[in-house]
Amino acid sequence: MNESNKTQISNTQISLEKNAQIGLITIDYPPVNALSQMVRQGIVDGVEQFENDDDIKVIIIRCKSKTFVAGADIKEFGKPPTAPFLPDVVNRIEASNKPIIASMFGTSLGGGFEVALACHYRVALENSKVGLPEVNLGLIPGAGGTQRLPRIVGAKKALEMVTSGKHYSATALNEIQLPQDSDSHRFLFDALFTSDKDLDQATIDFVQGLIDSNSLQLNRVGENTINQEDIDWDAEIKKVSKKARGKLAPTVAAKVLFETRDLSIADGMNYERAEFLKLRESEQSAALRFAFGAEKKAAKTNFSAEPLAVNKVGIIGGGNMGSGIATAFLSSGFSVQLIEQNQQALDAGVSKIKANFESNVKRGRMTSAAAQNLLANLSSATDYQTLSDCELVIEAVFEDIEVKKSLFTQLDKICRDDCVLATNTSYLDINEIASVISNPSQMIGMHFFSPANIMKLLEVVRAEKSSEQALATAMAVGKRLKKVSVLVGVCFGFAGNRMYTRYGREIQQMLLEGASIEQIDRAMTAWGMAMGPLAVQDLSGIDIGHNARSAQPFPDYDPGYFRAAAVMVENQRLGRKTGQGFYRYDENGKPQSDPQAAALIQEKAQELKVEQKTFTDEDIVERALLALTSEGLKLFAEGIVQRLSDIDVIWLHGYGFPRHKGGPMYQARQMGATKLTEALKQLQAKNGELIWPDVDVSLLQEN
Ligand code: T1G
Repeated sequence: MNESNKTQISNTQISLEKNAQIGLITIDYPPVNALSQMVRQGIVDGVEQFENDDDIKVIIIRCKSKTFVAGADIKEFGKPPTAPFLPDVVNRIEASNKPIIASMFGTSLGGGFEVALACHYRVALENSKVGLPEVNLGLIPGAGGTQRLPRIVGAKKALEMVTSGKHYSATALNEIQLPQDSDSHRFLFDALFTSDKDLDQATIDFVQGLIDSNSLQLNRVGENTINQEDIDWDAEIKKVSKKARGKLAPTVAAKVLFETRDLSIADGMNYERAEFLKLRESEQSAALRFAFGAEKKAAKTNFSAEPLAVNKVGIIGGGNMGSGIATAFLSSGFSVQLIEQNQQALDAGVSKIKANFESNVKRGRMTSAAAQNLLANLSSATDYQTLSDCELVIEAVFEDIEVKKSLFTQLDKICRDDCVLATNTSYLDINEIASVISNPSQMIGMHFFSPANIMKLLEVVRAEKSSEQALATAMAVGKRLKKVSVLVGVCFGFAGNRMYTRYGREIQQMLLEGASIEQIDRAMTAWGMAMGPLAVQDLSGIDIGHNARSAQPFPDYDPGYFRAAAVMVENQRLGRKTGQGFYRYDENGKPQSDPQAAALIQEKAQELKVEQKTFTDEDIVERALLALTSEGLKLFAEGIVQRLSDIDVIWLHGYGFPRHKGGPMYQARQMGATKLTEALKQLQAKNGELIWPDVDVSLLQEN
């Protein structure tokens, strides 16, 4: 296209060009072409300009970089909205007197999908994805998504898409066959192109075909009626609320779809906008938007070294952790060399990996063919020499420092000089393990969370001598595994487990002070934790933590130091696996209150002369959060984490902290420095500074 066809507008994020009878609005606002004020203005200006140009018969909205518009500009949240407002932009598109085509690829999400829905045609690469993920930010679609989507895919599918916030394959969505009687508009996409196609050219060819056959139409989705289908709205809204587990936005979204199902597009959008603006100001949305930003920040390191290219990964240990880690790597397209010390253990590890893939296929996460292709990249052996060409080797063997040191002594002689050597240890001192290898800069920690093929959190542990290249390699591998990777330093339990230990200790103290097992778990789950802390202990096995702690004597200054857990273990009450722990489990594995457990705890409390008190649920939650805050501030002050928000990310993805509460350090910030300082001082006065040390609350204002 010659330069003369370029139309200059004072907009660095959008360019307008004429290609014969086609007006091109090209958005170029990396990284995801978000709908900034300038992008919104450029779209409106472009539509206006091409409408008034007699040469132009049709307009295309398209994007450069890696995706069609991925949503409103999150950087503008928290600031006063600026015109043109997105609902006005999408309505301006739909009202155009010349057809507008959305040329889509990558992930067209939120406001980006709403722009496309307002267009008169939509074409896309077949591997594109679309979605309305606003509920993940504590919002609902605010620019017609709840109104136009049901007018194309029907009310039932729209209800699922808007309340789930998931991304959907363009190809799968286009196969939706609406009941013939619906006058909902055709299909979501008017053309899907194979992913190897040049989208810009394919879109121009598609449009030129419409021009040449004189079949351009102004397909205004907003003029469709909604195909109601037989929805039991009351039941559906109840189902959405139950699944939302305290999050507001999904239920609001479902109610908006219900209340507007018979309204005009204009009235429906007004109703939607009012609900959107309410949520935009909500605490939950602020917390969820914080969580989104914190995850992006956690991925950033200031490493100058380039990561090593990793294709073949050695995984030593085919137990639960090793097989889970191997499954995660295979699922992301890596080649895996699984090592065990004997054939029987190796076979058991391979079977666990195959079982994980079978479960993925059964749940529809992947096809059987895809699973087979991925499994083809698994090799297994008892011969450690097969690790000699791996770029990364991860051990997940028995949690014993001597076992690990002996293993790495062997690996030091076998692996490539630049091979990244990672331990998956949860608690052991990585600096001590690194001392046995000739080049300790190769050694890092990669702390996965069980089940490693499901849990998204990965703590990348920086040992004293870890090289930036080794660390950058682990962070890059974590991104490819679609993990949420957080860089942490070496200490007992790194960041997550160290805080989890402090949290668990405070729960035990409250047990001894008279809070019941049931009240503690009920208070924490009602507040939003995925599981009650004592139910978690029963699930993982009370003896696991007890045995790890037994290496060190009970600090006699600390009455709460897991004494209740110790009493359970002494009485062979190890949790689910022995049918009783803090709870008793009936023949169906259902937890029941057990007076004997309570009696054992009270007996221990009397022996320790622990002062008894009554607790409100709020007391319990506050004490638990204060324990997390106190330890988190210490971690940050010691440099174990780069940012306080990294701690929030760890707790959101590793410990079931409710996402709509932002994270433990986010919550501490909401409490405010004055109240927080007062509360910590009171606890220190009562329980001593060894348990409640001085912490620098002013650090909360950092990052
Ligand atoms: N606005 C601004 N920046 C964004 C952004 C957005 N919507 N989405 C991502 N980024 C930045 C991100 O911060 C990072 O920046 C870079 O892009 C790469 O992100 C009215 C109100 C699109 C699937 O919720 O799901 O529209 O750190 O590492 O893994 O109804 O980003 O590099 O500087 O995640 O390839 C709805 C959220 C908004 C989409 C790409 N849209 N984003 O994933 O890259 S609300 C969303 C994502 C809305 C309307 C409502 C993902 C992605 P930096 P990344 P990725």
